[in-house]
Amino acid sequence: MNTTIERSLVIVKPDGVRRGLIGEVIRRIEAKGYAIVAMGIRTATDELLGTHYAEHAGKPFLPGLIEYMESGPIAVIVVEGHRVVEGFRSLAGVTNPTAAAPGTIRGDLGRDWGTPMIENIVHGSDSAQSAAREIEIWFPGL
Ligand code: IDP
Ligand code: MG
Repeated sequence: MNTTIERSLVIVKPDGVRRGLIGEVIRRIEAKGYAIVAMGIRTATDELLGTHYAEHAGKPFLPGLIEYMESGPIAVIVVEGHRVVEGFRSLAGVTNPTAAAPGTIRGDLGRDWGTPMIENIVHGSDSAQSAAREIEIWFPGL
């Protein structure tokens, strides 16, 4: 059994903020039982996103992804709890909102809009190591 309390970095992306879904995402995180330990409304920059999405450096969709993430304000949230990284990915659903299961954030609230970039409401860290790295980018020293 893993008894270590983990953190995950969650972002409500610009499409989610535009559609007024910050509260709904927070509601689902809290309903699941995780704790919110930091949050803020931010505007992403090339510099922040270049580091945040370092794993996608060189991928053809990165410039479009950066443009999407800079298209409006985002809500950046640090969530805490046992196995929260896996747990939030489960709440979020798979990357493509058309394929994401009903009951998940992306499956219930997202859809394909015919845009080149997959707009899918939320980001969630994919490992405890990514979470630590991402939290340091958005909330240095937290
Ligand atoms: P994740 O957000 O489910 O972890 P990643 O593979 O890390 O998915 O991709 C980061 C983000 O980039 C996705 O959430 C989505 O917005 C976008 N994205 C990923 N793959 C594609 C693609 O093949 N086409 C368009 N957009 C993509
Ligand atoms: Mg990812």
